[in-house]
Parts: sequence; C-alpha cells; structure tokens
Amino acid sequence: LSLMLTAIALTAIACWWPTPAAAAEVSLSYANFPPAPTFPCIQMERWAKEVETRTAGKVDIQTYPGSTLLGAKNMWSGVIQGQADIGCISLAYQPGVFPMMSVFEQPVGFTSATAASVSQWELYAKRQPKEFARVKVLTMFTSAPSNIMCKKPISSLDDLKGLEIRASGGASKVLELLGATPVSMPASEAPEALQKGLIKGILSSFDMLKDFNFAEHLKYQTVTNFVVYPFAVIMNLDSYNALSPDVKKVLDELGAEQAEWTGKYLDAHVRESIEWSKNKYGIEVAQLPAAEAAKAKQKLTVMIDGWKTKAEAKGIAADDVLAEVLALKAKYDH
Ligand code: 3IO
Repeated sequence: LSLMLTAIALTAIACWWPTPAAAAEVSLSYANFPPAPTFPCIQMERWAKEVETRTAGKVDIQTYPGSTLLGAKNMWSGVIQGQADIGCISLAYQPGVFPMMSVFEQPVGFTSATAASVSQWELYAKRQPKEFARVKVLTMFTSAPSNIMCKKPISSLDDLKGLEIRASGGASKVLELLGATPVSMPASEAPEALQKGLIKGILSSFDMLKDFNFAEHLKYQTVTNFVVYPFAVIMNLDSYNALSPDVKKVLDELGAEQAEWTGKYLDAHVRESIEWSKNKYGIEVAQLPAAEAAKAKQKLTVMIDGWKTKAEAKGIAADDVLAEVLALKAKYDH
C-alpha cells in the first residue's frame, strides 16, 4: 500500500511540477524577407537561439523566413504597425527613409562584412539617429562588399554600358554613375527577374552565388568592392516596452555581439560560396583591372557629395558622420 501511495504521490508531483519547456512567458514573431539559407536568416536563427538560452526559456521566438509573414517592401511598416514583433530590413530598399545610416550605402571602400557591420552598429549606438525613433533597433550588420555577378565577363567600364544589372539603393546609384542600367528590386525578387531574362547580372555580395544558386547562370564574377548593403533588425516599440527589465537587458546586450557575429559568419560564408561555385559550376572570378577601378572611383566621388547634401537638408551633421565612418573603417578594416 505504501508503495502505491508513493507512486500516486510521485505522479501527482510530476504532473504539477512545471517543466522548463512550458515556461515561456513571452512569444515573439520575427519576420525576414529572403529564403531560410541566406545570411539574414542564419543570423536570425542564431539570435533567436541566444535569446531563448539567455532568458532561460522565458522568451520564445517564432521565426518566419522567406517573406512568410512580411516581405521586403512591407517589413518596415509591418513592424511599426505590429504585424510582426521583429523584422529584418535592408536599408537600400527604402531610399530617402534613413538619411544618416544610408552613409553605409556610400562607396567608402569597406573590404569586409565584419568591419562594416561593427562600424555600422557603433555609429548607430553612439548617434541614435531619429530616423529609427519609431522602432527599437536590436542589431545592425551589412552584406559583404558588392561585386558584379554576370552572364558575361566584365573587364572594363565599357563592358557595363547599358547592361541591365539588379541592385538597390546605393548599389543602383553606383551602376547609374558607371553607365550601366540599374534594375532596382529586393534580393528576394532577383531570382524571378533573372529567370525571365529581365536582368543580365547582379551587384551584391558573393554569398548569393551559393545561397540563391546564382552561380548556375551567372558564371562571370568581377571583384569591385564598390559598396555594402546595410541592414537593421527592428522591433515594434510596444512589444519591446512590454518586456520585463531582465529580458530587455538580454536583448540590449546582444546588439553589438550579434553585429560582429553576423559579419564574421558572412565573411567566412562568402569564401565558402566562391569555392562551392567554382567546384559545382566552374565560375570565373576576376578583379576589375586597376586602371578601370581607378576610373570608377573617380566617377563615384559625386555620390558621397550627393549623400551629404541630402543628409544636411534633414539636419544631419554629414561631415561629422562621414568623418566618423572613415575613422571606424580605419580602426576595423585591415
Ligand atoms: C542580401 C539580401 C538578402 C539575402 C542575401 C543577401 N546577400 C546580400 C544581400 C544584400 C541586399 O540586401 C541585396 O539586396 O542585395
């Protein structure tokens, strides 16, 4: 009998005892626009796992890659309105909306995603530009330096004349100034445009060769390092404000670390993507010849002046901001 009572008592305790899996107090949705294997989604999964671990299961993150909750073009407004708690945006998709942080779309010559990402986060954290006042910014990071992935070899600026190349924001401006025909659209729409023959190439980072399988049709790679694409991970303000102080602390402390983690992941992944593309599709990777690169650099100088004029019109101390970006680049990019 006592054995039976013990068994009943143990069962009762086992049923009543809270299991860690049932302890999540907050569930947050996190929307992303590109497919799950791409770097913005890889960093999303890493961030979600870190938050779940560091809050001891208090917070549960539901991730939605591949535009399943919000797409590239309604991410910003969707998060502000609360259709998702968290979302990942590429700043280049909304020209004019980020007068300060669009400095990271300018051709300042970053050579790694790590240096650019750490710099972007530091500038944001220090200056807290009011263009992001309607959201809580959780982290920022950039793509790797952008290069030309094309159906034909590009060895001079003449080869680019009138060529339809997909890009966005600052990268589209680069193409325009170099005499190409920029076709602006989010990365998530590029596969269809390529398949329909609307574009002959893409100006973005080399991770896309593998993650979008672009290496199959874009065999000629030209290293130009023109610009990077800056990103921001944003959170609905009401959703953030509703969190307990200990959870807010976990999120706040992850910002800088996540920026660096993502940059390092992407720089390594770009190398892997190039090797994979060489082995699988026999792609060719060439540098833009030095004389042509110098010509391009010359043609792009007006771009930074254009950014300054627009930023100043919005009350931003553009010379200060630019000088700080260049100092950050000197500190982190070598
Ligand atoms: C990018 C965007 C989504 C998925 C993978 C990516 N690799 C580089 C980018 C940069 C970008 O925003 C773009 O539109 O090329």
